[in-house]
Formats: sequence, structure tokens, C-alpha cells
Amino acid sequence: MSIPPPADRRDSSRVPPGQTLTRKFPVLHFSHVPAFDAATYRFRVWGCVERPLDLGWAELTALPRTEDVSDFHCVTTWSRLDNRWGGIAMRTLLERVGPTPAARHVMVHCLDGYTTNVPLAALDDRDVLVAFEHDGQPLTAEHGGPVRLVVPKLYAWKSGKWLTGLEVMPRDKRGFWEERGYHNRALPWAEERYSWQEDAESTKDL
Ligand SMILES: Nc1nc2c(c(=O)[nH]1)N[C@H]1C(S)=C(S)[C@@H](COP(=O)(O)O)O[C@H]1N2
Ligand SMILES: [Mo]
Repeated sequence: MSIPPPADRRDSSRVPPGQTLTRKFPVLHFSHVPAFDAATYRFRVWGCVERPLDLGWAELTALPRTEDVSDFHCVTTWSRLDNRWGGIAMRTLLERVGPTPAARHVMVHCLDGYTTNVPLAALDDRDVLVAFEHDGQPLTAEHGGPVRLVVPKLYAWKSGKWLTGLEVMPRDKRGFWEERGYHNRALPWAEERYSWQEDAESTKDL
């Protein structure tokens, strides 16, 4: 009897083109880890929504939780499989706020001033979480703790760390990296890394 290889070496069908697997969990951000203060923290959802949210830390962390296992692909070419994220399902939040008919895109806002844009349709997926935990442990500060967004089907720069809010918009607008040469849509399976690769469809609402 032979010992089976680890899942991440066995299953190359789960690794998008141009990506390499890692079992580590690299840390990437444009600046420093921001100071988090639960006493002053607010989580807001505003813009094209019927019922805007403005929650303190205790209120946010009291919302119903779920877990989901997904793969994480960074544009710098590492992929990490089977991340078990724990947090609030984005669909739960979307039900609460009720996007209006005009809602099309979302700007993700973070404590360090980082922003990133995603189509509302990309957030409306069962693997999208407002996460507090990773692989059974509270998120470390360097990985966005205590709270980050996780959008596994897009390159990792769309998963804002130290999440503070979601601005629901009628049109599209580029976030931090999208303004600096990264692809507006960022689908790993299509290798949408850089803005020079963009087509009309991926920028149609800008
Ligand atoms: N707030 C914030 N979120 C961020 C970033 C950042 O600079 N600030 N960097 C992004 C980038 S480029 C990547 S690849 C992932 C990395 O997440 P990790 O450090 O947990 O691996 O976080 C994304 N989220
Ligand atoms: Mo990144």
C-alpha cells in the first residue's frame, strides 16, 4: 500500500495557468498592518442598498457564521488550496442590505486605505465571506485580522484585508491596484493579471 500524495500535488486541475502551489501562506499588502481598535471600528455598507448597515465590532461579530473551504490564487503566482474560512456569508449580508435595482458594482474599503472593486454578481456567491477565521484559527493581523473579505474566484488582491465597508455602486470604478495596472476583473482561470489584457466586457461599466 502506498501513501497518497498530499491533495495539493495530486490535483493539478485546481491550479490555474501560470500559478504554482504553496503550502505556506505568503503575506502581501501595499503598506503596513493597520492598527485595529474594536472600540472605534465600524463596518458599513452604503450606496445602492435599501437598508444601509453601520455596525460596531460587537454587532458585526454577532451575525450568523458559516464556514467554507476554497482555493486562493495570488497574481504573484502562488496558489494555496483548501483554505477553510470562517465568517459571515456575503449572501447573508446582501439579503440584509437589499441592493437596489441600480446596484451593479462594489468598492471594497479597508482600514489601511486600500480599495478594490468587484462586480456585485461576483460577491453573490456562496464562497464569498467576511472572514474572521482561517483554518480554524482567528485571522492573524498580517492576513487581514480580525476581519477580511474573501472572494476566492478572483485573484487575491480583490480580497480586502482589514475590511471596513462595502460601497454599492451603480457603475464600476477602479480600486487601488486596478488603477495601477492590474486587471479590472481578475479571473485566475483566464489569467486576467494586467490591465493591458482587459477587453470591452471587463471594463464596460467604468
Ligand atoms: N487592506 C488590504 N487588503 C489587501 C491588500 C492590501 O494591501 N491592503 N493586498 C491584497 C493583495 S495584493 C493580496 S495578494 C492579498 C494577500 O492576502 P494575504 O496577505 O492574506 O496572503 O491581500 C489583498 N488584500
Ligand atoms: Mo497580490
